[in-house]
Amino acid sequence: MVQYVQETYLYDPNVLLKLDFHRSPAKFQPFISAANPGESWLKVRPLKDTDYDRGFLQLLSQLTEVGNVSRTQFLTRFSQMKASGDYFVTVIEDTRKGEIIGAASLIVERKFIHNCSVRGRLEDVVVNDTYRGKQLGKLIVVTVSLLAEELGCYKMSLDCKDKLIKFYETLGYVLIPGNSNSMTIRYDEDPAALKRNATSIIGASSGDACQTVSLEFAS
Ligand code: 16G
Repeated sequence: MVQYVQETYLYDPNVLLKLDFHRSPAKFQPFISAANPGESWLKVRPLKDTDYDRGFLQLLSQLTEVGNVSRTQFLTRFSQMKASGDYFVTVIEDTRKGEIIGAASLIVERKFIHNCSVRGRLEDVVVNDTYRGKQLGKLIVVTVSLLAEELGCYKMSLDCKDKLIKFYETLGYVLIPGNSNSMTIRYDEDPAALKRNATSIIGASSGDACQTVSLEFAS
């Protein structure tokens, strides 16, 4: 008997297929897009609830501390994100291995300003470093950046290490003169004292110098 496992996407995957990669200032050589990522075995798609078993958290641990996240914790967080409708965690899968090899998140923040507009935040960008030369960093960042525009965000911004500024600049992000400082207060320096409750979304580990880089969308 064939058993079908039901999988749930975090958001509608069809939205990724209509993104126009020609709108991005990024230079792809050769040209690739979310719909055609350059190899038949690469798939750009929203996170699925089954990605716990495809190495998603192991990939994130190449970016920062992840901790021992149980399957239940992962599924709870996935459901919370899906219910909010504001989380667009996007991944690249190597379908030959069933492994997540790239990820980036767009978080849509609802505002009162700009006529109750929304802004995008680019978070948790990571690509498996054994897949160099396939433009996957560019591909995943451009995907969520175009998605932010598609969803009506008036701007998108990110925090990154100084050494990554050049990379983000090639994708259209700019350091806005006089307004590119990223400031942080950390609550995780004493893990024992770190408060945890059902709604906490607290991260971990030490900080590096960061810059805030923004992408403005033409109206
Ligand atoms: C970087 C990431 C941020 C991530 C943080 C983790 C991008 C554009 N920026 O700033 O999203 O959450 O690193 O570092 O991917 P942390 O564990 O020190 O907070």
